[in-house]
Amino acid sequence: MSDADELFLKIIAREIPAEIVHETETTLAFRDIAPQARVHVLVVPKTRYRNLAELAAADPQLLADVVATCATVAEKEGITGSGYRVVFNTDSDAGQTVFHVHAHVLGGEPLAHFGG
Ligand code: IU
Repeated sequence: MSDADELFLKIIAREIPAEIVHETETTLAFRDIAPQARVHVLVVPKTRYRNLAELAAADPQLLADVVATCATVAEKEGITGSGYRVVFNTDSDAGQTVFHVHAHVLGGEPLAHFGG
């Protein structure tokens, strides 16, 4: 595990500061340091798994907790009316840089559309 991959464990342990938006027994939500939208919050499980596939295989309930926290964050940030996006970048083609699975919650402004 590289230093970057330990970053979110250090945020969870309060060893590195972050602007925390919401916390549950199993998850933590905090603002991304390089926001790509007016609202850009990361949601992580407190137990580290490398990516979405590892988390889904090992602990489906924890994945459900992460997704539920994303919905709570959207409520707390006041973006449920206008809409938002939840993204799990997974491995190299998606540009994943921190190998502690995390969901990006993006919204608060119109987002570039992709897909059909
Ligand atoms: P990615 O999906 O692995 O590319 O997302 C990693 C995110 O972590 C990225 O959006 C960074 O801006 C963010 N981040 C952070 O919030 N705080 C940090 O200290 C570091 C990265 I390094």
